[in-house]
Amino acid sequence: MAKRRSGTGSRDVTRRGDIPRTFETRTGEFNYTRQESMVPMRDGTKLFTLIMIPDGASGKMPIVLTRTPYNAKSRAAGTPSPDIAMVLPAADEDLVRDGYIRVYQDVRGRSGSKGKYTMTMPVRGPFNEGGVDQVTDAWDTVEWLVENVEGNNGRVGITGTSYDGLLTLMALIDPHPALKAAVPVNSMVDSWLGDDFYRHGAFRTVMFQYIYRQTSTKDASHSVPWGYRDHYQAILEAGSLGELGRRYGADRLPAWKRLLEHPAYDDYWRDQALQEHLARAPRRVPVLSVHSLFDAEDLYGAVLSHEAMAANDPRGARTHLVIGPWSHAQTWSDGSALGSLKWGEDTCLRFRREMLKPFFDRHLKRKRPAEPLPPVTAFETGSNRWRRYRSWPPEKETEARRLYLQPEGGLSFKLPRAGESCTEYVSDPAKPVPYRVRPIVPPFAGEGTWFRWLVDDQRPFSDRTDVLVFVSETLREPLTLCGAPSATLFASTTGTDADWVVKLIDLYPDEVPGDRDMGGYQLMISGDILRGRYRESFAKAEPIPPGQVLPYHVLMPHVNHTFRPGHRLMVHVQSSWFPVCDRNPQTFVDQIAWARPEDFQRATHAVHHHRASASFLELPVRRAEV
Ligand code: PG9
Repeated sequence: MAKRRSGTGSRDVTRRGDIPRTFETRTGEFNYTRQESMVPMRDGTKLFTLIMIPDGASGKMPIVLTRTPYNAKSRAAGTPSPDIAMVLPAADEDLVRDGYIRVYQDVRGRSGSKGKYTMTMPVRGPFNEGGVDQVTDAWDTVEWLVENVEGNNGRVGITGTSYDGLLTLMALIDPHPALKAAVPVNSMVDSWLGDDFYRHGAFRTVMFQYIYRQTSTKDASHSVPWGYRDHYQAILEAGSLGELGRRYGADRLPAWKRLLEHPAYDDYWRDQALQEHLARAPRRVPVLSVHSLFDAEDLYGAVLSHEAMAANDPRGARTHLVIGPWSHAQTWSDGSALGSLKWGEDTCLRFRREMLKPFFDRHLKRKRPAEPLPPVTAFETGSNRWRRYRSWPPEKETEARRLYLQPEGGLSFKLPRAGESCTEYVSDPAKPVPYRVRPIVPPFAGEGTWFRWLVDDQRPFSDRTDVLVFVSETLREPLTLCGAPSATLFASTTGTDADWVVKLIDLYPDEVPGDRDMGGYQLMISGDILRGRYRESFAKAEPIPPGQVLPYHVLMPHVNHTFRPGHRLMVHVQSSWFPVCDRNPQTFVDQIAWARPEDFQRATHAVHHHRASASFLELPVRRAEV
């Protein structure tokens, strides 16, 4: 037997393996210090917190904090580099180059943090009887940061997008005294009225994948094994929402079950409506809210929360809103275009350089901005220009005008001529109107374009027999809308429940010089759905009496848009929008999530034009060009 060699002379390369027990990157040349800390909350739970401190600042530095359920560590996982700006998200570059400490933290129960995760955790109260919530966790974190992070100047800003935006707003309910600025972006604020989970009572089936990923494991490592390329087909074949959950095992997920158990705007949702908490909160911390006009996920939150906060700050000195032509979270990347729409400049860069950074500098470094930030800065689509307003919506500068749906597909500001008339269509839940051209790749799939579906050309849907189309004369003068349109449909159905979807569309001329792709484009500038059972009260479902003409008031998302001369206004009315929203069976059942196959019935719907019950949209029309 060969003698075993040992000691330094050994040629055995396998004995110790190649991976040392510990390994530290040499950081001598790095222009930053990276620190990972477990920050204790008041109940003893420790939250993973990543602290990135740039070197070379001349004085003490402010801190910008983001709290997230989406893995804090991954935010500093850019290109490995001695340069801090390469490691962090590109949008952090201006901050860290200018001596800001950047902090990311996992919320309790996610990724590196301890504790239990509750999706969109309610604030302490009837639905959260514990002693902690995201309000206290934000408070405790700010306290710890100013006490423990070396070289900080005692001033903290907080920012985040979507869920991180919701967490940003939570910090304002009981703000720590060191919290000096907040930038909530595309925040989820009221997810029954219009953000993420429901839209005025219709469930947003697209969120199924989100809930599955976020709540099946701590690190979001499971995706729905769809087994379909076309999300439309996957959801249709599952049948009801309840069956969809069962098919993929989501019926074991408490967050999914909670959503299905609360189909109406009940106490559970009211308790979580962040705008109501913010309306009661102290209005001390300067806030810059960001709203994206084409946000496929949180199209209501930013404006709802801004309105609640602005009501407590009548001079608008501390409450700012920026409205951009963006998709969800686009703010942090290039903002020159969205789908086929081009804005003529990088609107996101302008926001970051001219609004966001000066806002942080003013409140966290006490630097005077070159120009004061107005209460509202809004990009106007169509004319592609920035506007400043004293408030949003700018009610003093607009007048409400009624745009009537006319018989024979007309659309005008005049009441329809006298006489009985209506426009009918058959809505069949077995063939719901798709919200995009099929196949619809499941949202959040890597190859998908879910984020920009709101700017899809609506042309492919306008010749379906179950989509009513109304078109105006060609405009000779520009027409600008700023604020929230709404629709009042006087409608009847042969069924006992129905959904009403209204889309307000800018119909481009048949040819557009210099922008050929836009010829005849149907750009939806605002659109929404109302589940007919909630026509009287969002809190209580009621069947529709068949054949009765009733008013349905459809609230629609805010716009800031100019219809240019040569364009026409267009309205689509339909009764399904699938599968961005679940199907209405059109037979009244207590729980739509558990409707049986036989409950899904064709129905004939009619939209009425009789003078006394003329269906219309109410538009916030700008009075004069300023
Ligand atoms: N829109 C996502 C979300 C926010 C809050 C709850 C659920 C989902 C997001 O992008 O974070």
